[in-house]
Amino acid sequence: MRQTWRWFGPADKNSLADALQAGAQGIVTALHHIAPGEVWPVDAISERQRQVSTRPDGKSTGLHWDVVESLPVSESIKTMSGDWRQHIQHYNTSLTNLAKAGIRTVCYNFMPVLDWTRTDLAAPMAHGGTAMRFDLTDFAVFDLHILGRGGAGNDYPESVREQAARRFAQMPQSRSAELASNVTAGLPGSAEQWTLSSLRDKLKDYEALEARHLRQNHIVFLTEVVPHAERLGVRLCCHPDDPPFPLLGLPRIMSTAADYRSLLDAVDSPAAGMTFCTGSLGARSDNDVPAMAHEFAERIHFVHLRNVTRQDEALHCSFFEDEHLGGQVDMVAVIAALLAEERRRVAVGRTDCVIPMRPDHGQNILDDLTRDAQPGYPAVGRLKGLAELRGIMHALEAMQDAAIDGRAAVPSARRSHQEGADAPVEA
Ligand SMILES: [Mn+2]
Repeated sequence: MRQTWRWFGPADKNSLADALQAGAQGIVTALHHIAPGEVWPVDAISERQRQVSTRPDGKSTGLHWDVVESLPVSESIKTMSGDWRQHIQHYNTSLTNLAKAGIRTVCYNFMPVLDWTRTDLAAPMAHGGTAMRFDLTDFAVFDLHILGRGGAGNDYPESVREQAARRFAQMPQSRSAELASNVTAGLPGSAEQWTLSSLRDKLKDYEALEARHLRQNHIVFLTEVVPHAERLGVRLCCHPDDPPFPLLGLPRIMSTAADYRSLLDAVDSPAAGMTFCTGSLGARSDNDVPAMAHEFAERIHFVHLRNVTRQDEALHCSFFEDEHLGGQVDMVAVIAALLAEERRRVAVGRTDCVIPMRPDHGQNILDDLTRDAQPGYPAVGRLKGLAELRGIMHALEAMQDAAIDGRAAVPSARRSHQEGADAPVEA
């Protein structure tokens, strides 16, 4: 697998030099300053490519912009309202412009309104660092008592409602403000910044939109963009819902194996695929994540490796982001499935036989605790995660190479790493 690293552009407090020292082989980024529905112009794409590939002293970083995360799907497209037809034209133009620049892996998601959502961005861990967390009771406090959404009571079991009422009664104002900010302020990669009042307005747009409508709209969106992506050689890949269950009464439709099965069957093209995020999928105990890696292997175009520990199995809705090899997702089994898929692609002559992966999120440890980088994207925590994941990849590939003794011509991420990032850079 190709070991990539998310970078939020020049304003990111973690630099490309940090990415290089972490061993990154490629960069995942987006034009975060362009609003959803607008065109990504050729000039802006090439400027970001230049930023990725050039050190401050003008020499090459050796890095390239490998994956777009994300090319956002506008709310108008998701609801098929307003300017949605124009937004789809713009989406196709952006794909054309990206393909012209040689960028052909494009991640997106189809979550209404809120992107990824947490109640804690820095929950203390036993080792002294911090991690992100989603606590259903805290979320219910937000929904029932801070946002005050009509009908929200129907969405939580009585025990959660009672616990939320008690917690809210004792909650200091500073914590309720923080909770509101954590849920609404817009996390990295999310398209919008919300206030409580704009969030209430936006939720109204979805009042009549049921899950089946949103699924249909997703298929219509893909039907409009996938033929164009096919011609360009672009592979779209849909990130799962995070967390993978409905929030604030909004439908979430990309949470389970059944969700992906029905979408990928309905739009049966290599240009319509999956971003395989072990952390998002792993937050549901009924998702068998290694089995999903096997089932959807052919359509996986991009991989996020992250782990979670679920904290309330009865409700299976609360979790924290554990270390990459901690948590409940069997990371070795997932990586083994993905490496097997890479070998299969080589055997059948697919050109996309090296799958880009990145360490998704990381706990805040050491210098991360004072660097104040984007929530979830610390330098040291991700470096540690990538190093651990790379160790698993090396070990599995070495075992595979030994097992197929004499057939050493099989490409592997291990060899490409040795050829790429380990080479000394000219001073
Ligand atoms: Mn992810």
